[in-house]
Amino acid sequence: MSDENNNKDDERGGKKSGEFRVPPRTYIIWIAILGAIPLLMVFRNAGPASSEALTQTQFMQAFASNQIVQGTIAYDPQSLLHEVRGKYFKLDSEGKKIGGGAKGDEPLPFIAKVRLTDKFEDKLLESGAFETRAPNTVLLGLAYSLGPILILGLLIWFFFIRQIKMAGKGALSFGKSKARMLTKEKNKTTFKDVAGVEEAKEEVSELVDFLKDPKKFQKLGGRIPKGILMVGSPGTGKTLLAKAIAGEADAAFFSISGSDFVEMFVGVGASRVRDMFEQARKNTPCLIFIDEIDAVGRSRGHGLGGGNDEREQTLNALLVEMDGFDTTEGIIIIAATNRPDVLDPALLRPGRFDRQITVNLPDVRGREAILKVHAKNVKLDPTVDLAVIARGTPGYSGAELANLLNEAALLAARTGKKAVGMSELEEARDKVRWGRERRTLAMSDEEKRDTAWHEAGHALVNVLLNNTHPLHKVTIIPRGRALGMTMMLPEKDVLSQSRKRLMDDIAVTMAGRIAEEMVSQDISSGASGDIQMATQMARAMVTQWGMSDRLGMIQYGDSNEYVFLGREMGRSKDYSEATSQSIDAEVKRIIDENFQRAKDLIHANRDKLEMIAKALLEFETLEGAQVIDIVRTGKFTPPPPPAQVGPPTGAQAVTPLPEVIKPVPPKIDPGLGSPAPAPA
Ligand code: NHX
Ligand code: ZN
Repeated sequence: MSDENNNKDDERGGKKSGEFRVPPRTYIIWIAILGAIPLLMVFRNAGPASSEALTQTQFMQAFASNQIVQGTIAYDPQSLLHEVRGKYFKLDSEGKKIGGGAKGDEPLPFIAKVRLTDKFEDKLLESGAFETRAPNTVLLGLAYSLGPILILGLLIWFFFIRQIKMAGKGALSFGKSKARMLTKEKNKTTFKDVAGVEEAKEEVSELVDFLKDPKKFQKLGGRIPKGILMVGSPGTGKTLLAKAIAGEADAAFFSISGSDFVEMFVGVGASRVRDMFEQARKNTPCLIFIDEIDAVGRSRGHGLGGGNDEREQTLNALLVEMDGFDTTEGIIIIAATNRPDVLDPALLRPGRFDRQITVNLPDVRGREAILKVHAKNVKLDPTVDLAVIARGTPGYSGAELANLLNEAALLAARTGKKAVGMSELEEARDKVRWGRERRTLAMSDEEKRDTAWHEAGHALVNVLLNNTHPLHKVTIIPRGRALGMTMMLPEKDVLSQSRKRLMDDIAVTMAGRIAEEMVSQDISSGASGDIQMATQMARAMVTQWGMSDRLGMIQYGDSNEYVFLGREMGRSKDYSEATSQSIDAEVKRIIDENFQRAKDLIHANRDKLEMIAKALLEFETLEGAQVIDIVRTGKFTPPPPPAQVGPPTGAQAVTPLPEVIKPVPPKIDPGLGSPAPAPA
């Protein structure tokens, strides 16, 4: 029934635009013709490009020896010269005429700018071979002056017409959906290509059955959802999963991004939505995938700076279309977003996107599976254990893991290796997350010293405290935005945070600045990242996780900090001014307490701090185990020089990822790590 609605709509749209309807191709041809006229006028008189330019003497000689077959003369008052164009034969050494063409009997074009007396001009004309040509300066001037105006006018006219058209359904492609269709023959993606999201895959397999045989489900009286909302962080593979559903079900796959609907002009998005559904109906069974649905599906009515007519109309069109089709048609819509909280509630009502599938970041096993899928295209060294890489990449998305393998392959290629080894994978991992190494960054000795102490502070306190994640490595090689960093790796994926661990982590975060101040007697802006992280942790402890005894188990404010978006306005603060002050005081107390803890630890272990910093200055990168060794034994045994000779590649990592480093220092082979390559 809404089909009828839809058709009526189309008719209306059709009439509107019908008044202006001109087939688009005609336009383009007209514009080409009209645009070409001035150009033609300019170039009309410029003879064939291959015309030979003759000098005055050459021309005179050619005329005298009857070589010229025919020509035209035009006087150019500006240069006071005559321009002669024509055709002539050349003479070979024996005085025989030679020309061009296949047989060499065709005269060759020439052009000559010559000074002619009136008398000589008459002589030329009398010879019968020449005639006068109208001087083209007037026409030329006209073309120069009118041409641009003409072109400009045409362009304006063109865009104006286009804009009018768009108000209606649009005869041009403006109102057409930008959905890209992947026919079932072309879509080769299957569930095998989707790894690491087992739960989502399971949830979605029902849709495959439905798309394969819509009637079967109908008979049993089951209601298949029309719309599914896929929720997941960027890079978790929502698009891939949707594509795989279509691939498994042998259904066509329409893919469009929410932002593709939105255009500057009101009504375009809505007509695109209608067009997309029309196309989908012609290609059933099919799956429509709308990526970033939040671009159109944001809550209506509360936007800052007034509403957004275009977006609302588009959303309305989408809602109407969704209500209007019947699942028996064999169409399923999947929308993806990483911000389900900002979606308009109307989108989530029954009969619309009433089912949600969460696509989580992969866990260790998921990451290993993903790495294996992507490793098919990469030549891996037999020593590579993807499980170790998977353990070393908590929080990495599927896209990041794919990127990691690709970077590793590029690295191996650049360093001339035959296969991707563990060291390339580790370097690629850091690059994907933190940015590329900047070994060439010019740093003063002082900056290097401060950085080494800063990182040594983090590392020392990390090792001294019992509830931190094990130290993975410390480096003062600049990477991305950072001048140095201390990396910790959780033993297993972090699912929840404990208060003890958070407190220790905050202390570790504070330690960088404390150590830095010890050596430079000053403080730098570099700790901004540390400060931000510590503050975020402390604030969440107080306001979200109920970890402050003083403020209790109460949620203060909304957990999402997307204050700049419509719906959250005025919701972000749901507590009194007095509470606000208590929160700030608690956050400060937590930070201060841990700052003091870190300071005490650092001052009590100054010798060790210095040793770590010196080792860092010498070797640039230290393994967690090496730092642990310093803290335990009080001395640093430099690892033996690298066995391999040759120029440092700049891409070698120190050791393969450790399986697990226990927070309480275990016995660790001092030869485990090899030093980082010396700075180039
Ligand atoms: C600058 N960068 O911006 C220079 C180039 C104090 C030795 N003038 O804490 O590199 O000062 O333990 C995430 C990642 C700020 C957030 C990197 C926020 C880098 C990093 C500025 C070490 N390691 N700070 C650190 C650092 C800096 C910055 C970040 C971030 C430094 C510090 C950056
Ligand atoms: Zn730091």
